[in-house]
Amino acid sequence: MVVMTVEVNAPRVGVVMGSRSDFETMQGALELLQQLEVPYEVRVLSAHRTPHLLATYAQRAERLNLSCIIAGAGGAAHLPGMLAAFTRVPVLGVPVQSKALSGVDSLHSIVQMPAGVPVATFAIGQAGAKNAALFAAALLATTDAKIREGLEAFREKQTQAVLDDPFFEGH
Ligand code: RP5
Repeated sequence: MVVMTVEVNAPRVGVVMGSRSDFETMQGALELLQQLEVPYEVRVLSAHRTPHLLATYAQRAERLNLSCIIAGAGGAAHLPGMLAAFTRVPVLGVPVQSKALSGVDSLHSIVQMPAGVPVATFAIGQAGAKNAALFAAALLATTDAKIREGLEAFREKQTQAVLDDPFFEGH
């Protein structure tokens, strides 16, 4: 079941999540990609509920020559690993915080890929989603000057926010 499809220009990054319930976690990644003007597409795909669509999506990622796929899932989070099995496109896995085990289950499911099919794994929850987007932008920034400038501006703004904080020790 695909419950959401969003496409912005010709996508360079795919953002996939195992359930609509993962959206709140993954939203930060979408916002950052938008902010950095990285063209992306979004899909809800489930490794266990829509396995055939997952395989089809992996083929689409190859066809579009996406630079990477950001895949968020929770619990027995096999979505990133299954995608990585079906495509050579690099997969950035985001462990979604689960209710039962606070996302430690998701983290272990994603990070413990057996040798041979890698998934780059990020922090549990919203920090991981945001960092996956920044990482995707950094990959594209190696060949795209506009994205590189956006990333540099983001870093500078972040640094400035610390320097401007009245509790910063330099004040
Ligand atoms: C995983 O199961 C999803 O990635 C989600 O994090 C979790 C719960 O899914 P729902 O039952 O909310 O659809 O497949």
